[in-house]
Amino acid sequence: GTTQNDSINDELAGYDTEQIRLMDEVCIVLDASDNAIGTASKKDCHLMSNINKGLLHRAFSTFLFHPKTHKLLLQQRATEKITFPDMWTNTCCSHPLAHPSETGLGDLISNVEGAKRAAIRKLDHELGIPAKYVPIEKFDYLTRIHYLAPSDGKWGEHEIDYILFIEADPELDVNVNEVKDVRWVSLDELKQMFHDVETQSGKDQDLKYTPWFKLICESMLYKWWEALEKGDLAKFTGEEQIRRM
Ligand code: DMA
Ligand code: MN
Repeated sequence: GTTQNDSINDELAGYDTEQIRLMDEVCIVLDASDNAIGTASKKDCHLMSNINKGLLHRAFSTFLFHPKTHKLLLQQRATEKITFPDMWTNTCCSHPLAHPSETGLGDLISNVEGAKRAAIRKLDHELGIPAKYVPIEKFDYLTRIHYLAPSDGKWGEHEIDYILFIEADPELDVNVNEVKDVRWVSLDELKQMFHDVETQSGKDQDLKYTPWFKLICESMLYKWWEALEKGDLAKFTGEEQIRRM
């Protein structure tokens, strides 16, 4: 007969086995004020059937810039990814897990510390960046964004996403199960990539971008990036308010 496990396996049938395994990670479930109110599997957090009932979880988005050129490291998600495959996005995204070192104690400062620890873990996992290049004290926390974005009919995102910047010039050893391609871009080069899509001309006209990266680009990224170039990022760091997008 049909067991609960059969239906679990059905939802993930046909996907990459390593990406299926990662769906067992335990994410932090939130209320709308970013209070940790429980836990749920990565799989449960990303099913639109649960998101449509209000399930919300914590995430982080890291933007890694070269310290001299101030180019931003972009990644193209692997085809194996269950959500948003093949799309171009910021350097590294994932979830602080429901573990004492990543959950935080409930106050913003310790929650941010947890998000930074998760970022160090995933910069290594996705891009092969050794932790020595991205020490916790080199990260800047900008703000939190609350957004909902479907990926396909079945899967999507509904997150409060901690935005982290870091300047580093790391070695890369890309995990091809996570990342299909990488590219260092200047602000003008990123604008040209979007322009190619808008005008359906040029070499990058067919590229696709993740919804959260587009939201951040359309709102705050350019002014943050210009401040970083001027050594003036501090005026934008540590925001307490949650931006609803
Ligand atoms: C989830 O990223 C986090 C955001 C901000 C979308 P992801 O899908 O890359 O997570 P993971 O790498 O853990 O699969
Ligand atoms: Mn998520």
